[in-house]
Amino acid sequence: LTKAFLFDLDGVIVDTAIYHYQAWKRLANELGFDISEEFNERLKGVSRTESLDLILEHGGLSLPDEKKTELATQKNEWYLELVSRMTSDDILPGVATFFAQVRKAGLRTALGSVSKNAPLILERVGMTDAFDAIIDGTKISKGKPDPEVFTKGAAELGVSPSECVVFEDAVAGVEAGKRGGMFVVGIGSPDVLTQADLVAPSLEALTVEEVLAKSNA
Ligand code: G16
Ligand code: MG
Repeated sequence: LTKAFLFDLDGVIVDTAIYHYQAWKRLANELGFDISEEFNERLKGVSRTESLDLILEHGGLSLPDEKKTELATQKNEWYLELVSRMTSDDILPGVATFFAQVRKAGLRTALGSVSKNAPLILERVGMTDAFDAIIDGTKISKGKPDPEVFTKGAAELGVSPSECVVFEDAVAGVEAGKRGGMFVVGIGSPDVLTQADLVAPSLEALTVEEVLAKSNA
């Protein structure tokens, strides 16, 4: 029986992908090449260091670790400038209504994000208190598609994986939830999130009742 809902951050609760994209694009441009919005799709749900590796590979650059650390730090500074301007207006449509239903249903909640900036973002948009447990990039050793971020969330809530439903917009995140033995709701397109047990375009398109009817079936 479902007892907890575990949420990804970027793409489910807020759209920080646009800020990651702007900061990575600025970095790529300084290095003398560009990244497209289409290429940016590959960075969703992927950690900062892995994202940088993909970008450098895309630009045909191979750099020493020291330089890579410097570039990742620079990108994060630009990204944080953008994040610092976020407010509750940045919460995606349907999230507030959905969370009110989650509370009413007596479900436990956890955040499962590979972002090291997740707590700061929740603070900015005023959603820290919406979560009973917060697992972020500083608490895990393996990023998605490894299930660690979600299995740690379940453990912190004191529930078993089979009692959890994961909400994820990234292919790597859906895979992480499935590998963790959880029911996964994909937020996005069913053509992309083929491994998900249920897919909806956003939380706005779902009710808690409808999710529980499927996850408990
Ligand atoms: C998010 C984004 C990724 C980003 C990652 C690391 O993951 O989707 O694009 O690279 O966080 O972020 P940071 O540089 O802030 O540590 P998630 O799991 O919230 O979708
Ligand atoms: Mg995401």
